[in-house]
Amino acid sequence: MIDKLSQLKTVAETELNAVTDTRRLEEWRVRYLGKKSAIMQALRELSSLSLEERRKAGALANEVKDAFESSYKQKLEGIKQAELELATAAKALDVTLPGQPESLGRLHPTTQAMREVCQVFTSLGFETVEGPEVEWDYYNFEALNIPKGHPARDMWATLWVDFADPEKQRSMLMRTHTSPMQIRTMEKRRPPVRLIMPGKTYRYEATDVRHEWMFHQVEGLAIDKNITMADLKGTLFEFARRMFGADRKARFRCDYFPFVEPGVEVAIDCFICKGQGCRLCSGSGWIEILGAGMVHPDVLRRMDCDPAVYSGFAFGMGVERIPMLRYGIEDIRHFYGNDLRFLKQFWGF
Ligand code: FA5
Repeated sequence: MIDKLSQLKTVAETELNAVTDTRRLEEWRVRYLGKKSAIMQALRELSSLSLEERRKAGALANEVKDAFESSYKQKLEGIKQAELELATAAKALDVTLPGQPESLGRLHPTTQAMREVCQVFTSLGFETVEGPEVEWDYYNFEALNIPKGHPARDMWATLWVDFADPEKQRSMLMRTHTSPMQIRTMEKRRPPVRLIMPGKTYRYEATDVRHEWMFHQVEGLAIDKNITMADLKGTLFEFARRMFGADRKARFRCDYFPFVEPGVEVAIDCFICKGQGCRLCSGSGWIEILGAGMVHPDVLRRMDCDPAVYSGFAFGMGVERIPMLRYGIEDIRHFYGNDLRFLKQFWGF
């Protein structure tokens, strides 16, 4: 047995020297220290030996077992250390590599257009005011000559907010246009005023190439003595000239809005078909960008301005329609699709 144990020690140590990973080390441990290993077998067989042989073989078997255990521990430590060094080297930071460029946010084409519209009107002497997107029925409709049950409410498909004020019997909505800002602002101001009021607007309507359920408008309001339709026309033509250039055509036509009298709509010739008629302009050759008119006398009275003394004009334009006209964007739904391939085209502007 003594010979067998010495031989076993030599073979096991040679095999252990060749082990380089934890999987093979575990195989080695099962083979030389497991329950069915030769050394465990030898320890179990000691009882069948004579007393003299048992003493010598027993001492040697325990010595071999201890040696196996300590060699195993040592090898395990060594392998773990080597593996750790390898992993650390793989993750090591190479400070000589060039850095990853940070991708910076840029202005959305709507924001760019909105700022540009505001700049044009600022240079014409208008002041900018902002207001709430969640609005009372009173400001969005009633104060604008559109009482409950008025058929003109159908012009603005409304997203109602599930909140009502039972005491004052008021209901809340997402503003369908920026016109409520005319009333809100005039609660605090006295004429003369020249204001623009930009912001988001919401409508409960199906989307198509020209219509989104959320879009932006810029409202305009000028009230003073002796303001006429000629002032409205002059201001809007000047705006169209500065935004779209002198060679684009602008069209003024009668339209109906309950809060102005008379009312007009302004359209620009379609950039895609150059007035011939296409899918974007629904075959008309024109794209409507704003509604406008002379402030209705009842609205002036609600603003606490005497219509015998004061008059004014108001307009509300769709902001997305401006970059659409300028850059030939054939579908408004690209604006809020969050597709970087679309948005990146406006980074240079
Ligand atoms: C209004 O919203 C009136 N408040 C405008 C107004 C103000 C008239 C002051 C008179 C005096 P209208 O619903 O037509 O009107 O919208 C005005 C502009 O917003 C349109 O010309 C169009 O450019 C844009 N617009 C309207 N609906 C949408 C929509 N669903 N998606 C994108 N733009 C729209």
